[in-house]
This record gives sequence, structure tokens and C-alpha cells, in this order.
Amino acid sequence: VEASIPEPQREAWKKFAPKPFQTAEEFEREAIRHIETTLARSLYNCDEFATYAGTALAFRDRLIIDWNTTQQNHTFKDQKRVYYLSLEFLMGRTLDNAMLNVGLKNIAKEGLESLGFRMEDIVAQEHDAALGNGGLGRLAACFLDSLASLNYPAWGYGLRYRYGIFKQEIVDGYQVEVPDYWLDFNPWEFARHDIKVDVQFYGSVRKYQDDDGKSISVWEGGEIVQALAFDVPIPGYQTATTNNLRLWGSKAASGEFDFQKFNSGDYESSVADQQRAETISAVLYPNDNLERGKELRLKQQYFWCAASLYDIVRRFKKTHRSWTEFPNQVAIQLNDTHPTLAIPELIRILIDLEGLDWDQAWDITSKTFGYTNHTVLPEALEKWSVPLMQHLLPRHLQIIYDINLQFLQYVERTFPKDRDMLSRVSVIEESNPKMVRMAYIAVIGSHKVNGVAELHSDLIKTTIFKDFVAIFGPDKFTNVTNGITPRRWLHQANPRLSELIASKLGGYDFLKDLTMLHKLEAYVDDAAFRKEFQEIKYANKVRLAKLIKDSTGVSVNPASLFDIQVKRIHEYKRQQLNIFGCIHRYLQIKAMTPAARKKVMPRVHIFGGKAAPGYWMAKTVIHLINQVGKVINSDPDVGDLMKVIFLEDYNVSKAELIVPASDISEHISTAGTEASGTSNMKFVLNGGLIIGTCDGANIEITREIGEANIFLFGNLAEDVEDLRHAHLYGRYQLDPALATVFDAIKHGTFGDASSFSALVNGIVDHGDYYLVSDDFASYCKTQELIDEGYRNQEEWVTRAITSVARMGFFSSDRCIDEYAEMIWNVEPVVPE
Ligand code: GPU
Repeated sequence: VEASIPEPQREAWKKFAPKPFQTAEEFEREAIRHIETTLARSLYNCDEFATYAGTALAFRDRLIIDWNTTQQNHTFKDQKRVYYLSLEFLMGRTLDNAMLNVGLKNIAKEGLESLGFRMEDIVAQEHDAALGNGGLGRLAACFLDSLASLNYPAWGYGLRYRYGIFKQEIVDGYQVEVPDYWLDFNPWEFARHDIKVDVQFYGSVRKYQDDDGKSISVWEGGEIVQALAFDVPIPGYQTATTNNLRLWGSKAASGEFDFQKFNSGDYESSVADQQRAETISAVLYPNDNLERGKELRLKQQYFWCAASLYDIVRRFKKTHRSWTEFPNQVAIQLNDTHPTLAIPELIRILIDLEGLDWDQAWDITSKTFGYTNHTVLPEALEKWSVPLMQHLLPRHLQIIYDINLQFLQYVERTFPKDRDMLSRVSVIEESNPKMVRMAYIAVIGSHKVNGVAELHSDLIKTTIFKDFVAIFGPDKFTNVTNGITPRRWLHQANPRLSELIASKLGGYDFLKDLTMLHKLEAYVDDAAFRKEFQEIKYANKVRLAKLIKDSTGVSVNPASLFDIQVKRIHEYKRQQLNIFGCIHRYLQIKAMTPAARKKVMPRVHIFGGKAAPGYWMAKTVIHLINQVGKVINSDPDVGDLMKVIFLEDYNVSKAELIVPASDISEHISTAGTEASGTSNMKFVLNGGLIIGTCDGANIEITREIGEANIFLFGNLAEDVEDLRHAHLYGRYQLDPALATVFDAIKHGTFGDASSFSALVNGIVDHGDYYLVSDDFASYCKTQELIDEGYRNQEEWVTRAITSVARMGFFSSDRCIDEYAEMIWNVEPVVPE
């Protein structure tokens, strides 16, 4: 490795190399220096925000020192690296996590106190980095934490959206979207003004033969947009390894600013070019599990893939290896199909720019990529129209046709008798217009394809990728069950529980090896431990009750059973089942005598989650929840027996408050629709039980913690198809209790009935695609079992503690080790 500073001049470097702070006093000095000089504030106008900013900058300096060392070390060791390509990284807040990971939170707390501030208030100043929609984006963030914590040489690549996921406000019971301008002050990124990549769009392809008769393709014309790198340091837990998340921002290429126009007085249109280029990275598409074929989205995808691959290839070329070594040095993981264009892009680089032939390029490419599928929902499977691709990426479309040709020829040779097979597996759907099936390119161009929970990985093999299993053999397909980082989702979100566990396990090693939790089972009958465990849960409920009071004005009693469903609003996730269940319970309470009411187990039903702005049915569900809450929360017959709360703007930092406060959380998707779910894992790890369907990771959670410790209900995935048929052919009866719920809605009990007619009719008249009616009775019955179960607090606590003790499998560390071994073939690098 060549250093840019020659040996004689390195003395100064050695002498003046910045030293990370170690003590509270040194931390204070750094924070004050930043407040005074970086932020130009003084002790006369230093509020909580300025103190947050000073603290963050002091920690950023620390992270950067470790980041520099790590990157040098990784370059020097020159091992295979992994690149995680994801359009979403739902990071949440950074400061608290950074302090915990570098092990200096207590020092900072002490320092802040001596400056006159409380840690909680300072941490709460930070804006969430919300560059994601839901589970897929949060999984990427957990993976970055595990990759660094396990010392893997890994980079994340994503887009630096100017606007992350919108802020949700509830106005008169309706969702209103407000832009999330999160970059006002973001101390965690470094603009790399020296790292720029020109990305081409549109234009045309010219083909010619070179002197040896070899056919050459040149992509010319069109427009250039520049990608600028912004680097975010990712510290591992208790290790010096600090990896890099590189986010690309778009701007007009330097030549694009039209000085002709500018000089001739047409300033506005010259600036318009600039703005048009910046539009590419302006906004995160707010759809979860849904694809909508917008040109700008395809531009985002290519912009990000092209910049990332240029960067990866440039780094590889610095090592002067032969191209055949590329897959030994580089593993690229595709987080869903969003980065699939990276496959034809790598082929284009290898053939058009580096002069390799097709077979070499294909061999290298398919050994480099792995593809993770996150859904079987048909509306989420990406397809792009051929005319759009022809227009925007003419060379890539040719390469995609070439991939398809080679692939179909192989299929034809292998299955000569199966003519239908060819049209079924073709990358091009013969519709009008023709469509490019991105998931098929991802499968064909990768060496491994994985699902995210066992059931899901089985389902992709028998449904969407069935033919590909026949073509490539079953070994290409595998499972890596999702996980969560215990650092953020236990230690940071629930410090008291983490401390209690540490007191029994002899320290915090379980945060690096979560399977150590099993030792907690020895304390399940320990009276003092049980009491402390219960007190922590209660304190977390008090903390959530305060959030509820502050944000909705409703007082809830922390002694009630807290029942929580927080996740994106989607028909398949069935928040409608939950709210219909609430109405059912309400009607029952209303019909009771005062004596009977005394026996009701008081519950707080808490909902949270965003609906995609264009997803009308999801917005209707939010409206219904709010209307039901309005009626129930002010009904004197009900009082504290029941409250229905919709918490607005559910995000990562709110999840950190909400998750530790549940008694029961709901994971009630129609069987076979939720690929995995990850909040189910977070809730159980924090001592809450779950009500759930036999879907996604619920099944594996059950296997780990035991059937006695989970409330499962509902039809199984294998029965879904038949049930749907029964609806369509009228061979079914609406559940009678659900019919009563619908009557109440139709009578206007919760406001204008017509607002909810589509929701009701979808079930009554239009096939009940998500089988709400089929699962309603078993759902309500199971809720009764939960009431009974909760009454017996002793047994409940036993179940909760036992479950926590058995959650070791669901660490994202286990998950990353599985990817590293089965898919990436990468090894950790010992930090310097
Ligand atoms: N997921 Br596809 C998303 O959050 N967004 C998406 O667009 C797609 C999938 C989720 C799955 O719904 C969830 O079940 C899974 O746990 C998560 O990805 C991570 O794999």
C-alpha cells in the first residue's frame, strides 16, 4: 500500500495524530470546543440542541479515528470484502448507539451532567435517519451493526435521500404526510468531495467491429449525472472495527451547468438542469411491499448501482489482480431486487470497458452476486417496461436480452419437451408493453438466492421460483432466518433489562453472543429476579404511557395489559383484524352488567404505523382505528377497561420506547404472506409475549421458545388457497361475531359508515383475500386466552422470562455469520 506522505514528512503525523478522548473531562473539552468553534455558540446560548451537536461531533471525531484505522487495515490485509447494496437503511438515531458501541456512554453522561445537561434530553434531540420504509430497511441497519461488531470487512451502499420517509401526522383521524427534511444538521456523514462518479442515462448504442473482428458496443450520448459520495461511519460493538456506509447524492455533472444559458441571461433554466439532477436522490419512495414502475425510481436504481459498482471495481483494480480473481475479492449482496441492475452493469463494465468476452464476464458476475428475496406478494415483484428501459438504459436492455437468450438456450437443452417452461421463466414477460422481470435476472445472475425465514424460503421454492429450482437444482436456494441487533434492541432500548441480565450472567458478553441468554432459565424461579423483571416491564409501560399522554392526550393505566401492533399498515399484516377485534370486545363490554364488567381484564390497544400515501385502503384502516379510539376512549361505560390508541409517526426511535413496553404484541398476517417479520423478535427479547399466526419467523420463534409461550391462532399457509377459493365460489359464511362488528360500523357507531364501506365490502362481497373472516373466531378466542393468561401473573412472568432466555438464535450476528459462511465466503479481519 502506497502512502501519500513520504517517510521524512511523517514525523509530524506521528506527533500530531489526534488522540481519542478517554475521560469525562476530555470529552467535555472536545464537546465545548465543537460548540464554540464548529457551531459558533457560546455558554450564553448553548441549549440542549447545541449540546447534542457538540456531543455528536466529539463522538464523530472518535469514530473517524477508528474508521481511518479500520479502512487502512482492510486495505492492507486485502481480504475479500462484502458489499451490501440496499436502497433502504433505516438507521434511526446514531449518538446513543455510537456511545454504547465505543463503550463511553457513562463517561459522556458524567461529562454532560457536569455541563448541566441530562443524557436522555440530549439523546432525544437527534433526528432519526429514516432512509427506509420498514422491516427491509431496518434489517439492513441491523446487518451493518453486526458486520462491524463481528469485524467483517464490509461496506453498505445506498442513496442519500434528501427526504427520508415522510413524517406522519394524524389530523381529524386521517393520516397527513409531512416532508422529513432530515439533513438540516447531520453530523454523522462526511461529504467526500473527491469521490465523484459520472453516471450516464439515455443515449444510444453504437456497434462496430474492431480490427480483430470482435464486436464492440459503445453507449453514447444521453446525459450525465454526477454521484457524490457521503460516508457514514459504522462502529462495531466493543471493537475498533468501524465500517463504512457510502450513500450517493446526485448533482449535475460539472459540464452540465449551462454557462451559455447562464451568460445569455437564462439563469433559471441553467439552475433547472441542476435541480433535475438533484431530483434523483431527493426522495425515498414511500412504498412497502409494493412496486409502482415510476421512471424516477428506475433512475434512482441505476444511478446507485452504477456509482457503487464503479467504486467497487476501482477498489479492486488498485490491487492489480486478474479479473478471474474478482469473485475471490468481492461479494455483493442484493437486498431484494432493487439493485438487480448491478448485474447487467457489471457485465457492461467487464465487456464494454474492460474488453472481456461474454463467458468470462458472465462467470465472474454470477460468482459475485447473492440475492435476498423479501416477499412473495405479487404486487411487490419488480417489473420494468421494456420501452422505458430501452429509453433510459439502452445498453443494459441489450445485455438483459443476451442474459435471457443464453439462459433460455440452456433451459431448452435441459428441458427439451417443456415448451411452456420457456415462456414461464423468460426474463421478458410477453405482455403489452413487454416487461422485464427483475427477480428472474437476480436469480439467474446470482450464485445463491435466499429467503428470510424457513417458511418463506420454502415458499419461494414452491411458488415464485419453482421452475428455477428445477433448472438450477435446489442447492442454489437457501434460507437465512432474519435477526436483530441486541445492542440497539436490548441494551439501548431497555437498559434496565440489559443490566439485570448482565448482573446474572456475569457481564455483558451476551450482547456479543446472544445464545448465552439460555443461562437465564436458571433464574426463572428466583423471586428477586422475577420481581425486578416485572418492575422493569412496569417502568417501561409508565414510560410509554407518558408518550401516549403527550402525543394523544389520552391517559392510560400502566397496570392494564398493553397490546401493541406497530408496523407498516398493510392489508396482509391485518391491522383490520385487530381493530375489528377491538370493536368486538367493545360491544361485549357494552352488553355486560356492571358486575360482569368488573371481571374484564383492562387493556390498552396500541397501534402505530405509516400507510403508503397512495394506499387508500391502508389509510382507511388508520381512519377506522382513530374513529374507534375516539368513541371508546370517551365512553364512560368503558373507562379504563379499554383504550384504543393510534400513536402517530411510528419510527425507529419510537420503537425503542414502544417495544420494551408490551405485554402482548400482534404479528397476525395471513399465513404465507409475511416473509419473516423482525419486530416479533424484538418484542419477545424484551419480555413481551406475542399473538401470531403461523407465518414468517413466528414459526421459528415458537420452535425456540416453546408452544406454551406463544399465542398462535388462525389458518395455516397450506390452507390459504382453498379458503380463498371457497370465498370466490360462495362456499363460506361470514363469521357471525364479525357480522355484528360490521353492523355496528354500518350503524354509524364510529362515524360516517360510508367511509368504511370499501373495507367491509372487501370482506363481505369481494372474496376476503386476506381471510379476516376465516381467522376471526380463532383470533377472538385466543385474545380471551390471553386475558386469562395475564390474570395469572406468576405464570405470565415465567413464560416471559423463559422466552427471553430462548431468543439467542435471533441475533443478527448469527444471521451475518450464516451469510458469511454460506453465501459470501468472507472472513473477519482482526482489528489493529
Ligand atoms: N419487507 Br419486499 C419490507 O419491509 N419492505 C419490502 O418492500 C419488502 C419486504 C420486509 C418483509 O415484509 C418482512 O417480512 C421482513 O421481515 C423484512 O422485509 C426483512 O426481511
